[in-house]
Amino acid sequence: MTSKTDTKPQAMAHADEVVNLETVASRIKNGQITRVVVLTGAGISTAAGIPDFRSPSTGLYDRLAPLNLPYPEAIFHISYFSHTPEPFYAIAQARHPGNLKPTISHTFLALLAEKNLLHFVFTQNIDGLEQDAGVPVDKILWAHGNWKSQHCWKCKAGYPDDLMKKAIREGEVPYCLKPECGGAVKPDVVFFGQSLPLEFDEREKLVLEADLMLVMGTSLKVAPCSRLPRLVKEGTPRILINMERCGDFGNRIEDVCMLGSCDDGVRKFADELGWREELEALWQSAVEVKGDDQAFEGGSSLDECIAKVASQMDERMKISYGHKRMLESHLSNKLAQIMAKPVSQD
Ligand code: CNA
Repeated sequence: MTSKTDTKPQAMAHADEVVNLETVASRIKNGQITRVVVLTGAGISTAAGIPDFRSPSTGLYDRLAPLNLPYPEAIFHISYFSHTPEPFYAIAQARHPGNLKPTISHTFLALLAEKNLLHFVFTQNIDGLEQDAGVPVDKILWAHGNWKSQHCWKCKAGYPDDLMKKAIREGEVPYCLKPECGGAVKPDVVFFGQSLPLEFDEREKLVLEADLMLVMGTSLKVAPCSRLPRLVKEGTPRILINMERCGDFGNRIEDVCMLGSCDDGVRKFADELGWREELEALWQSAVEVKGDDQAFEGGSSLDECIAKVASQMDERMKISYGHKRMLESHLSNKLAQIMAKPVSQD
């Protein structure tokens, strides 16, 4: 990664200077801001068709209710997955980014990179759409991994891509090819209960070098990414583009909070920068370049996948209730026999 020298004018806010989108854009245009560090979350990809986790009713957690999981996050918890990987695979097809196209928000990051302004992107997303939009891979840390490879969760053996695609398409759990192992295969996304890539600690320091931090589409509820905006040096502008206010945004005078959709936010930002036409053209070409992955064509929607697995779980519950009733009646017969037996007096 190219690192820039410290000899440029500082993008610090002066006490008497109002910081807003216009002033940030003019500092970019006059070269005061040259190192933009970005943190993205699920909200940058909802327009591409992947629901986020926590938005009420549209988010995945609310929509998982029919599965009666012990808690919604269980579906992405390594300890739950280790014994019950079925719900994860039942919805995997609908969450796989195979046929999704990058949004204009992803493309805005690619444009920052083209203009040599992108210092680094931390993404909590696992969909890889930043790369599809054209952001150079050496500028991205997939803090929570991605779908591009997979391993057995237990013995860590690799697993072929074609078998993985087949399993995802069919909603079946792929198991380790080593017969003595039998662990479920997991895409290399970081589940709750697993460690982040070692690279995270090293890359985190890049936030200190930022002269603008842009945070988009995240509730800032998942550590350790949630702490990144607080690491930005005091006096350095931070822009939040999100449906809701989150983290400590709004506590610093240099904060610019743009509440609304990421796509609207980046369009406004591009307008201020005079980049709008360029951005729209770059987005069009990013969408065209990303072909469709035939393996995922015509798949079921998320709600269809959830309804299917919920009915299968209902069937399994009926079977286990049947077993329970059988055991209860067996035990009560046994008890009746014991009670009927005369008590020995010796
Ligand atoms: P989250 O906790 O679900 O928060 C999403 C945030 O984005 C919320 O504050 C929403 O209000 C906001 N939001 C939703 N849609 C938009 C929009 N169009 N424009 C602006 N804001 C919007 O998700 P986080 O990313 O904060 O949490 C981190 C989790 C989510 C990571 O572990 C990810 O792996 C995981 N995740 C990733 C994806 C993906 O890869 N696309 C999808 C869903 C969840």
